[in-house]
Amino acid sequence: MRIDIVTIFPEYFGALDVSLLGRAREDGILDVNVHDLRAFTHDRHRTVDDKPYGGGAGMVMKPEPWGEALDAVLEVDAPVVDVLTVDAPPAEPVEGGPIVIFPSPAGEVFTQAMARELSGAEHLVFGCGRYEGIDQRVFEYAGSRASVRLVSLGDYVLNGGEVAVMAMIEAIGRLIPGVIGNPESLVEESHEDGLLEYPSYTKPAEWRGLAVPPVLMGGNHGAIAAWRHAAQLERTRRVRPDLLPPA
Ligand code: JET
Repeated sequence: MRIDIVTIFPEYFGALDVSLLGRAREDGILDVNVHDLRAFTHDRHRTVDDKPYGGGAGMVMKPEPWGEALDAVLEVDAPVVDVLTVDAPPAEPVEGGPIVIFPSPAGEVFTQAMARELSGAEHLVFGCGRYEGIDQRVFEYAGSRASVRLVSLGDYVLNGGEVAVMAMIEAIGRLIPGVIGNPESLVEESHEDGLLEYPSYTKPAEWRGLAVPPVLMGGNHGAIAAWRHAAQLERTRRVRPDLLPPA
């Protein structure tokens, strides 16, 4: 999978060099490219923001650097300025083509199901917004060149998309075949079956007066599976009843 990230803070993505995803990059499974949005500006101050039309607080990200950055990562030739000809209408995004993702509190909520779907893509592009957001026309333009999704990590506001993109790349990357050593560890975990994970224990059997549930040490695999399933249901009902079918 190829991943392009467009950001005004490329340093945020240094962590992609380490751990599981760092190994996947060394192994050639993941090709991650981080692009500085300011490299697509042309003024002395490398300006990426301006005041909002219509007034209001804060600043809005200007469309021009975003257009050039998207053209570069989507390998679209820079638009030809030609007043004598009418541009061809924008092509519909190709199925199986690149997917451009903008983290946004106004987006659809990111889920394990979305991570699994996106883990099958050949090419993902992440655009990191800052300030009060990106000029709306950038999303329209991107949508004429690729499939575009505004995606939210949850109902809270971040200062920019960078941390959200790190979270999404970690969730997506570990689902790519070959990235995780033991694919079985993916099957049993939280959310893949719609329930929260059961509690885990390791040695010692007693620690600071706290015991491991005896059933886990008894070797009865049917009883262990039943205990774990009950623990999943109990935990999900207590913490995340919204994940359970209506009673
Ligand atoms: C976020 C993601 O805050 C989140 O995303 C980052 C962010 C912050 C500020 C502006 C911005 O612009 C994107 C945009 O969307 C229409 O213009 C993005 C919170 N939950 N998940």
